[in-house]
Amino acid sequence: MGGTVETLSLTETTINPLFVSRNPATSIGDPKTGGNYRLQSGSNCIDTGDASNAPADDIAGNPRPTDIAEKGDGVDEYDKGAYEYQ
Ligand SMILES: [Ca+2]
Ligand SMILES: [Ca+2]
Repeated sequence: MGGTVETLSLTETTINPLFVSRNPATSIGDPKTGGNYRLQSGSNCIDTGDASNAPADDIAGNPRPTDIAEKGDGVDEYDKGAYEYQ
């Protein structure tokens, strides 16, 4: 026998971000070609973003981070993606 043994570790989870809509003409939903990349209320991207190097406003000019009543923790946290859920 021979060969090598590789150990794989998964450090990221692939989830559906629950965009409002993405352009069905593109497989990855290129934001430059259409679609609505705001997050739906059940998105796991809400309040799970990384604060490092995050801008003070989202792409629509809304201040971030914000908290939403649905999460109910009262802590302002960044959302992943271009839009802060409102
Ligand atoms: Ca947030
Ligand atoms: Ca929160």
